[in-house]
Amino acid sequence: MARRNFVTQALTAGIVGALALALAACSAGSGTGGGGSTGGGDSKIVMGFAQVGAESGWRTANTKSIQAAAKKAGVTLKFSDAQQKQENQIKAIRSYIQQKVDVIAFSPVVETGWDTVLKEAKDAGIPVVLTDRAVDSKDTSLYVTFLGSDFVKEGQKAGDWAVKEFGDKPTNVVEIQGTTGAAPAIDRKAGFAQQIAAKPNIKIIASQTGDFTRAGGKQVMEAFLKSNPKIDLVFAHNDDMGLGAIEAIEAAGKVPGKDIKIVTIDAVKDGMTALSEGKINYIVECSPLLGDQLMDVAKKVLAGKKVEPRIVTVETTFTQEQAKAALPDRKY
Ligand code: GZL
Repeated sequence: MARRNFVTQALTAGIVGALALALAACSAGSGTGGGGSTGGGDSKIVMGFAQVGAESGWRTANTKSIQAAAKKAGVTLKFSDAQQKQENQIKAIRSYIQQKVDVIAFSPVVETGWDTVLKEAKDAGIPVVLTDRAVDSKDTSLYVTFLGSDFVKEGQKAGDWAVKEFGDKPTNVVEIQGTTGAAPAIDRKAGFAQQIAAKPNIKIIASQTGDFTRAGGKQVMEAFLKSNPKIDLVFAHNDDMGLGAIEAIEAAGKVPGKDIKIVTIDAVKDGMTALSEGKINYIVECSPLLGDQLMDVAKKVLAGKKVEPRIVTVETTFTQEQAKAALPDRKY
């Protein structure tokens, strides 16, 4: 089956652009290995997807979205779970290159350390799509697009809520960060800090990674409670760590949502349920439902069509009342 010679966006416009389109079209039905359709062909696109892991409710929903979308789009999906280890993701990407897939997509567990393997994919003529998380590569020709949320904005939304909620009151905040080095952890932290910077009464007194897991959130919150007598707010980078913090707060004989308020990011079902019960006070949505957009991008890329270099996910925020109203229709 034909493997598509992917023409990177490094080509300039005009004649070269026309040549690029001609190359993309004539690669249909030629080449070796892999398999793919440029729209006109009838062979199925083969996508290699290197997932971060299964660390949170968000990740599980993201995996389900990608698998369902591939089935719906008639894309053959090769899928791997890296158990949150970068070396496993790199191994998976290399195996997809060996298998000559038509397109590679992945959610980089951390921002750094991807240039070498992305160059190998580029040299093999296989386009790469970043979903969910970004890389810090300076060479943007190494991937076609980054499809995912604006994590700085998510942190800013959480910070804005904290400023509104606490005003000029002396407020001690403890921050439970996501995975060290991950784009969402770096950017959510930055966004939140930006918004509270103008309020010296709102202070982050402790900040530590809970690795985006419920167990991690509980462990970190237990330590925070032992070493900080007055905690007013928990800012957890995802719902799962916020839910772990709730367990620790209740075990310490305090009331989550009242004695210690909690703001989180994701809006997965368990988080929204805790919000509807008043145990979490505010959630910033981060949608995991990227599957359909990913398949659409893959088809466009392999058909030689232009794809925006950055596709930002549309998302909102939830108060307790809004969570109660939204829960019955929540897809994840
Ligand atoms: C965000 C995503 C994060 C979620 C966590 O896009 O990468 O990883 O916020 C997940 O729940 O583990």
